[in-house]
Amino acid sequence: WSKQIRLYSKVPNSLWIQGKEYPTNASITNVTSHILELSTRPLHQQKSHPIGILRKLIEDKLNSTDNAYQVYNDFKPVVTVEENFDSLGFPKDHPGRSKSDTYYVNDQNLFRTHTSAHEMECFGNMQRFATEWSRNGTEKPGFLISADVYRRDEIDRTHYPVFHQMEGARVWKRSETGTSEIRGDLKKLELQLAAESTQLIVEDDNSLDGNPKQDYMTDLEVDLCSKHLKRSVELVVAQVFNKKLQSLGHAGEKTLKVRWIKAYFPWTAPSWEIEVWWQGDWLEVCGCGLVREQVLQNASFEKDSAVGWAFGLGLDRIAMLLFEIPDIRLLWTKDDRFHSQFEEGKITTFEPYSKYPGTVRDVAFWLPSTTSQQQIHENDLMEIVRNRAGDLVESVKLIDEFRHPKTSRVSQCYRINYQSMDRSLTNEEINAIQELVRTDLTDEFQLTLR
Ligand code: FA5
Ligand code: MG
Repeated sequence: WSKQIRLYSKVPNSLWIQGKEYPTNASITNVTSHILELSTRPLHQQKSHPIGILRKLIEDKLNSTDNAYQVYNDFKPVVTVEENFDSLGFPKDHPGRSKSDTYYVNDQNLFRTHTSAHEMECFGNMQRFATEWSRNGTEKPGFLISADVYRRDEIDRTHYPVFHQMEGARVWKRSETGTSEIRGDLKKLELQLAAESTQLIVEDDNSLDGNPKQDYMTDLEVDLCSKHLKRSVELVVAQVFNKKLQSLGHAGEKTLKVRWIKAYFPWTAPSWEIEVWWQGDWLEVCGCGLVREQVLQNASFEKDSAVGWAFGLGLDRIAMLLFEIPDIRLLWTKDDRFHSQFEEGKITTFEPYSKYPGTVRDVAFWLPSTTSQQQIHENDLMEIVRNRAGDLVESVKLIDEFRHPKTSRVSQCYRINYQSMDRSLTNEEINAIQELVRTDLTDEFQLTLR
């Protein structure tokens, strides 16, 4: 954090989060009361919530092949900087660590930005619980972790500061029997995939140019492990989208286009992302790769003793598409007209109960002069609006920006779209919120309202 931004001038000395007290630090703490409230509502644990329904569907599918995955669904959202970043090899200057992107409780604790924050603990459990590390009936060579994750971001219909991910991982102990175990597991998976009624048309990218393998793995291990990873993710995609195609009555549509793209994550090599072609757009579903040896070692595996993969899948966008939920805020509504429409195990199409009219308010200001120490990150502005308007804000967009020809000061105008999912808003109510937003902006930043 090069620039000091005093975003929340009234940070309390400590915060109680899920039964634990954390000291705060005025220059680092940037978690808001809105976020604290959301963190008490883990949607993935609700059996008949779209996120919970989807989570269960995927877990059951992945465990249907060989029941290889230990399921974790109740990890608390506050983790250490070590768990979220350091243990995974994030460089010290990685942008994801910055205060403009991440909700910090203090300099050591943050709201996890991804489920990978729990990889270390779960790999550790896997290693610790297994004396003779093999499939002995009680020990599972894989895990699935679902959880709410937090990122400071823009505001619109597909972005919300909290979303949900599912982490998956699978490990094989290396042994004298070579790769026969991976090969056997892969065979089972391929048979299952072939039996799915939706067949995928896969554009793969197997070349390791610019996406190098790790030295300790053999070419054969890399080949088998990455195939097992890709087929596992494809199985999830095929099943989930098949359900949707069926419910749309597209009985004739039996194929789905997906593509694998090279990616980079500090704790996997090689790495990929998968995208699904859906209604004219590529939808990014998941990032993944072969787990770095160092990560397994950090989790107390003996050096070079195992090979494995991990993926991190976003649940919210898939749920919105499956259940036809037009605005991500609906996932968070408490309105029974939303909740009564969903049932455990079923993919149903959401029937909008009403679209309440929206109201627009603009806020325009001169930014601090360029010589000023203070800089404003767009996410900071988003946060001020969210903190005052909560779920009454549909979107915030920069609609105008210009530089004064003489003073070279920059003027910006943001358009705030207020709209409730559940009721009509009054002008007085919106005016009051807008006034608070304006006051916060001048209190927090050296800007001049226009
Ligand atoms: C990650 O978070 C990595 N932890 C994934 C991973 C796990 C890689 C294990 C390797 C091994 P990424 O930031 O790309 O990566 O997010 C993963 C998925 O979460 C995305 O593919 C997308 O489906 C979903 N996602 C990311 N950002 C958002 C967002 N703002 N809103 C909704 N879904 C999102
Ligand atoms: Mg990504």
